[in-house]
Amino acid sequence: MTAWIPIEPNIEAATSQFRFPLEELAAGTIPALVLRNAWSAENCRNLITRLIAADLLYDPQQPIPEKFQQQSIPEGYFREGKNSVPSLAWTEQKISGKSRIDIGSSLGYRGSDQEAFLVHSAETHQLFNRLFADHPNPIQVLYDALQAYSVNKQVVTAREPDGRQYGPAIIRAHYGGYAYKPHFDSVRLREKRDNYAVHEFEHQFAGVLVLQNSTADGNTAQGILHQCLWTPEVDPHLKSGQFHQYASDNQLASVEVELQPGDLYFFNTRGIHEVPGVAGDLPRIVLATFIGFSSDRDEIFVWS
Ligand SMILES: O=C(O)CCC(=O)C(=O)O
Ligand SMILES: [Fe+2]
Repeated sequence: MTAWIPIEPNIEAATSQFRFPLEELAAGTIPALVLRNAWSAENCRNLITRLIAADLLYDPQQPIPEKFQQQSIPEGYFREGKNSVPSLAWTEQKISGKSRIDIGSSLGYRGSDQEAFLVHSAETHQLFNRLFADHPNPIQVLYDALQAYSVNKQVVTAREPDGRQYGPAIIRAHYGGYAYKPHFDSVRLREKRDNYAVHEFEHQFAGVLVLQNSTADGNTAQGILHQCLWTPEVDPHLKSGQFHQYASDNQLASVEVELQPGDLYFFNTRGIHEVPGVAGDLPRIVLATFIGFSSDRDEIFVWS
C-alpha cells in the first residue's frame, strides 16, 4: 500500500500520477492536492492591507471595533436545514474570545433562509467584482487550479435551477487562536440542505488558499487531515470531543498540511479534519470554498 500523503507541489505532480486526481480525493486514496505558490506572498500581503483599508477586516494591533464584535462568528457554529437556531459541530465548554470574520456568503451560516442567502450571495458577487476589478483575483486562481485538476469537467460557481448563484468563495480571518476542532463538512450528511442544488453532489471537497498564517513561538496554525471518512459511527466521537482517542484506538493515519501564504490545498470534507488554533499576533486568513463533485456529472459546483 502506498503512503497516504498529499500530492504536491504542482498540478503536474497530480495529473502525471493520476488520470483524474479529483476521483482520488473522492475515494479518499490521497489526503490532499497541494499547489505551492499558487499566488505570490506579495499578492497575499497586498490584499490583506486593502481589506483592512476597506474596513472589511480589522487590524489586530487595534481594539476590536464594535461592528466586528457584532458580526464575529463563534467557533464550531453552523445551522442545520431550515433551523434558525445554530448547532455546534462540537461541544465547546466555554465561550471563548476567539473570533472569525467572514467576507462573503457562507451557506453553512446563512443557508437556513434560502432567499436571504441568495440575496446576500448576489451582494458578495458585487463586492468581489469591485474588490478585484483592478487587482489580481485569488478566486480566479483557485478556480483555474481546480479546472486543471478536474481534467474533463467544467468548474462553475454553484447556482440554483433559476440561475441564481451562491457566493463564489469566502475570505475568512481567524483571530485569537480560533480553532476548527475535528469535524467534517457536508451539505448532505451534516447540514441536510435538501432544498439546495449542491445537495445533489455525491462528494464535497474544500479548496483553501492561505493568505496569512498565524504564528506564535514559531508554531503556525495548519490543517490536519485524518484518514477517516465520516460515518454515523464516528459521529459520537466528534460530538464528545474524543476523536483523537478514537483515531489512536483505531490507528488512523493523519497528515498535517503545512502551507505558506499563497499555497492552496484541496481535500475531501467528508474526511475528518481540523485546524488547531495558534493565538499569534496576526490572524490566520484564508480564501475558502466548498466544491461539489460527482463522477457522472460534467459540472463541478463551487460555493462558500
Ligand atoms: O481553513 C482551513 O484550512 C479549513 C477550514 C475548515 O475546515 C472549514 O472551514 O470547515
Ligand atoms: Fe471543515
